[in-house]
Amino acid sequence: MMTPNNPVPRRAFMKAMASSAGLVLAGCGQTEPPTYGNLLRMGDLLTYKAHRLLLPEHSLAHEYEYSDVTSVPAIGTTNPGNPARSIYSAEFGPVYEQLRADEFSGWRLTVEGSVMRPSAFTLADLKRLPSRTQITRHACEEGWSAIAQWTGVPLRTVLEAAGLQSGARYVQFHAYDDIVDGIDMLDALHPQTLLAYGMNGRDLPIGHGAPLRLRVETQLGYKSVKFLRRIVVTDHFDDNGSQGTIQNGWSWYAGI
Ligand SMILES: Nc1nc2c(c(=O)[nH]1)N[C@H]1C(S)=C(S)[C@@H](COP(=O)(O)O)O[C@H]1N2
Ligand SMILES: [Mo]
Repeated sequence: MMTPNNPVPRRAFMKAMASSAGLVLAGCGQTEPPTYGNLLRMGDLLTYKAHRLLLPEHSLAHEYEYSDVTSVPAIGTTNPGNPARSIYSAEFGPVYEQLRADEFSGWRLTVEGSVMRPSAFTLADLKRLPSRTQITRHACEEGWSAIAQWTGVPLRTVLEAAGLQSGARYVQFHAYDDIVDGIDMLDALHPQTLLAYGMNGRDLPIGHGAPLRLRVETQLGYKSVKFLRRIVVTDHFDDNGSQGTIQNGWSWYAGI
C-alpha cells in the first residue's frame, strides 16, 4: 500500500519502472555517462543504463566444469617487454622486461587514488589473501570465445584492504603496455571480478598477462586488462585519455 508513511520500496519502484520500458531510461538518476555525449556514442550510454537498471545486482556469469576448458589464444599484447609490438611503452616496456627476468620478484601492484591506505602489493601479498577459482567463458569482441579456469583474489578484497573512500565510484587499471581501462564500482565489487595470477591451475602465462591480470566476467574480453601494474580508484568517470578505450574507438562499457 502506498501512503506517504509507507512508500514503495526503491527496488520495487525500479522494477515497476523497468516493466514500462519507455520510462526506464528517463527514470535513471544514479548512473553517469560512461562516454561522451555525442550521437554516435548514444548507444553505449543506453546499453549501460539499461544493464544497470535491468540486471539484478551482481548476477553471476555462468561457471563451467573443468572438462569444458578449451585452448585460449593469446591476443593483443603477448609480451609488453617486446619493443616490436604495436602497443609498446618506452617507459614501462623495459621495466617489464627486467621484472620478467627476475621472475616478477620485484613486481608490485600499487593501489592509489580514493583509498584510505594507498598500498603496494607483492605477488606473495596477493596470494596470501583469500582466493577464488572460477571457470568462465572469455568473449572477445572479435567474435571468438574460449573457456579457462582463473584463480586470483577478488578485486573487492584488495579494494577493501586498501579501504575505499566514500566518494569512490570507478576503478582504473594501468598495464605495462600502457593500456589503461576502467570499470564502475558495481563491476569492481562483483564477486567474479578477479585479479588473477593463475590460469588452469598454473601461474598465469606471460602471453595471458603475467604476473597479474584483471578478469571482468560481466564484460567483453578487452576489459580484462592484462599485465597490471597500477590500480587507481576515482570519484569521477575518467576516459583515461589517449591510453583509454574511448579515444581509441572502443566502447567504455562492454557489458554482456
Ligand atoms: N594490457 C592488455 N590487456 C589486454 C589486451 C592487450 O592488448 N593489452 N587485449 C585484450 C583483449 S582484446 C582480449 S580478447 C584479452 C585477451 O586475453 P588472452 O590473451 O588471455 O586471450 O585481453 C585483453 N586485455
Ligand atoms: Mo579481444
